[in-house]
Amino acid sequence: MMNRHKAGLIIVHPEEQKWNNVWKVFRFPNLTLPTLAALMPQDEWDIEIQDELVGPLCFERDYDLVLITVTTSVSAKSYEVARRFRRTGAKVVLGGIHPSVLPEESILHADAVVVGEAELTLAHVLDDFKRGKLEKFYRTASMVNRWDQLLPRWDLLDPKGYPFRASLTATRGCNYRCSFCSIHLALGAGQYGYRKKSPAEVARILQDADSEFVMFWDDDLLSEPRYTEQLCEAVKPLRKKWMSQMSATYVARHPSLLKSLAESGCTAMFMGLESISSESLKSVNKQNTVKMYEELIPRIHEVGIDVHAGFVVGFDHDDVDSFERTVEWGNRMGLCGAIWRILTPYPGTQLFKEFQASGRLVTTDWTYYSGEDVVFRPRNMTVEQLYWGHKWAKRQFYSFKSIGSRGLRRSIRPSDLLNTLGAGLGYRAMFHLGSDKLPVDVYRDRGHLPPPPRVVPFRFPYPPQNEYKQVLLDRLADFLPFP
Ligand code: B12
Ligand code: SF4
Repeated sequence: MMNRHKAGLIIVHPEEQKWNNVWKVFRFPNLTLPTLAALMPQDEWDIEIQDELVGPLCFERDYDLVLITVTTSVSAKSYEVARRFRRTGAKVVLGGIHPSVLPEESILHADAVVVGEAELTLAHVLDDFKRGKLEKFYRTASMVNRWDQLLPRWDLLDPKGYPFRASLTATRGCNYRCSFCSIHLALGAGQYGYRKKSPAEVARILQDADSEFVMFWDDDLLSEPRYTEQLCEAVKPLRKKWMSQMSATYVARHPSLLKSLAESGCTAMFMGLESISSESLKSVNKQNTVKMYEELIPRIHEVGIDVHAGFVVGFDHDDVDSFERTVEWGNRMGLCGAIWRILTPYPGTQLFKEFQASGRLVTTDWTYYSGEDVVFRPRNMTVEQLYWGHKWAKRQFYSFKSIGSRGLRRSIRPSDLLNTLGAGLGYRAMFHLGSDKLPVDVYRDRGHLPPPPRVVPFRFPYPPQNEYKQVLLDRLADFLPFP
């Protein structure tokens, strides 16, 4: 009988985003770990997935091998997790975007580091592990053309952890080159080109997915309109509901696509609008304009698709008035929701190089690179103004008044109103904005702003569970319309 091994596949999350803080109903299924698991022969490996969004990590699992996927803001925490598993005798391999950009840093905390995509390297890593001869670095000379051939191991995700479990990508990469974005340069050998899976194959995978709702974790499902059209045709007969990330650029240039998207089951789009200043968009190489957004969003609403936006604050053309302007604009456009982030120059990006060269970085402690903290000197504000202004904008956007006004603006059908109100209240609770008692409304007063608080990279061992119960009760209080 073949000797079986036990593997733990791990993702950790920023302290404020762990299982006790993120509402289950808004959790989307992890794709990285089920993808890695599918690449491991089932007759040789017993595999467990531990996603810290779903529950606290358990270190006493007797793993032979631990694979950890690492992004920049959780790198310190991932290294601590690696140290704890190595202490139990397991070998630890790190991969993902951060180790791919900074392999020399990551190897200080692991037995091996994988640069780039696992489809081309994991078999080699596993063979070396079995022979007791792990190398330090595994790099790919090219990028994978066909992936998810094997169904991601959704079955390994905790069924109680997510409202649905099917997630996949139809494409990889993105045709744009926004200077703050790391996806196109970080994953392995050079350019992270745009690659597509055949629509028939996507439909086949979805047919096997035991879920009526599907999350496409693509960076831009719409980089090639003809492909998207074919994908919609292939997916439509399955009558599944789905959502994905899409760039506004192509939706705007190809309005006929909207009907196909809606008919194929697309219910919501996440679009990185980033800014309502066309100068800011231009400054980071984003090709869109605000006028384009204003024409586009009502058209998307007309076909019954919700828009969730990504806003970034702190661009060089932003000033203290930008927060209020952006909140008002988002309300006026009737957005279903928005993720608000502070501009962050991730290592390896063009923006990082620019800020480093001009001496504008204030820290390279990666824990601060979460989009919730200021890691560079802004041009038209102080660090404090950007920090507190971002907090103010989020809170204002998710005030009951704003949520209500967006619901009314968005509504074409009664379900639109319900979606917008439900999503608004959900985000409000998820980002725990109701219970935020900090004096954030004074961000304009540059003389009296408190410094941004220090962040905690990790809290191990975990504090007692009853402390989390209290946190949960506090979060529940977020829903109440009175303090
Ligand atoms: C889905 C997603 C999320 C989801 C994750 C859902 C979940 N439950 O897991 C959510 C919304 C929670 C999320 C949160 C965050 N995310 Co995110 N996310 C993504 C996204 C869009 C897709 C990731 C994905 O699933 N891809 C599909 C899988 C199959 O590919 P993959 O992860 O790249 O894995 C492949 C290889 O990288 C490699 N690999 C990866 N890990 C490992 C590990 C080992 C051991 C091996 C061998 C190989 C390997 O093999 C895999 C197969 O080829 C990426 C963009 C992107 N294209 O990468 C951003 C991205 C990873 N996220 C990013 C960021 C910034 C964040 C947040 C910090 C946002 C925030 N401010 O809160 C948090 C951090 C959370 C965390 N724990 O790290 C950045 C990371 C930049 C950086 N340098 O760190 C990215 C790259 C987006 C961007 N455009 O910049 N994210
Ligand atoms: S469009 Fe989105 S995924 Fe593509 S480079 Fe810009 S930020 Fe990154």
